[in-house]
Amino acid sequence: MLKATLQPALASPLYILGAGAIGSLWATYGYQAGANIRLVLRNQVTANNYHQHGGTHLISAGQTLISLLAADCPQSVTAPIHKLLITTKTQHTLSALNAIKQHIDEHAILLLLQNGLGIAEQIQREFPHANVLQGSTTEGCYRQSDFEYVHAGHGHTFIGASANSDKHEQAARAQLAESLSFPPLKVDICDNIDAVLWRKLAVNCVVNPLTAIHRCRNGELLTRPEILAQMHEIIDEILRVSAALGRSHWLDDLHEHVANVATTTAANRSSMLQDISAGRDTEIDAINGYLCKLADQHNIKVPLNKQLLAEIKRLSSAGQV
Ligand code: KPL
Repeated sequence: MLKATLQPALASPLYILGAGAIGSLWATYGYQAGANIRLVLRNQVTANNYHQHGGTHLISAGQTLISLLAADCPQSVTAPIHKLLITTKTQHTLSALNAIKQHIDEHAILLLLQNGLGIAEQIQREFPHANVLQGSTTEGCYRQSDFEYVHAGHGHTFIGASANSDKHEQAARAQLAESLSFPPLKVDICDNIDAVLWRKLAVNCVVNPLTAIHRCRNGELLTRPEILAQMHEIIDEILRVSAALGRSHWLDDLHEHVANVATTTAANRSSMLQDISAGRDTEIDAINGYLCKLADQHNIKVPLNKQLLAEIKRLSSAGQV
């Protein structure tokens, strides 16, 4: 399918779909940098609440940055959207996009910045001419209350397109990365975003469900021998699936890497722990669910990942009654 170049969409306003932790980081720093940004919120009630609250409040380096961005709900979007940063939870992405589908230019840049895998392919099918890009970030940000977030740790963000996409777009992608690098956020392009996302998926398959089930912070996983043993077995299952897919070289030192992430984010409450504690649905289907689906397709047994998937679904439905 021939896609239009990224170039024309680059100059247009940035729309951000989803005002959660990651969306609010880009919204705040973009607003502070004077960029032309509009938020797309879930519905009119959320948009009214956003305005009543006085916009996004981000605690950053001991200061509260208040940013009152232009905020639309799907019904109030009027201009065509050429450049969209998607930061919704994976499980809400398609419905959120469908609600604004008629406003999305067919050649738009759709950049996904979220946990989990499997959504980009579905979006590309729904929007065949769009430039679907994916990103991965290590910025640490958590929600304090409605529209109030804390930027807890600085990180780095990489964006790129799947392996089979057009290499000639590299310069335009670099321009896009630069246009999203609102200080202090740093965005760079990556030649192999699939590898970065697969490595991130592997970490999320281990840290997210275990912290949610044991109700502990990331660092605590490493201090409990019974959890550590489970972690190693889960990682071995991931390595077997990766080998079947020819991706072992993307996961060098996975045991050490997971331990390093748990150490550097020791004080974090993982996003899944936060979702389970708040009675929200989780991203488990796009994390362990995605891995289990691939394992089934390749006849690989992943009993522990399946157990985690089932347990998180049980906890999630128990929390929502
Ligand atoms: O991505 C994360 C998450 O919480 O979703 C990790 C890396 C586990 C950090 O908390």
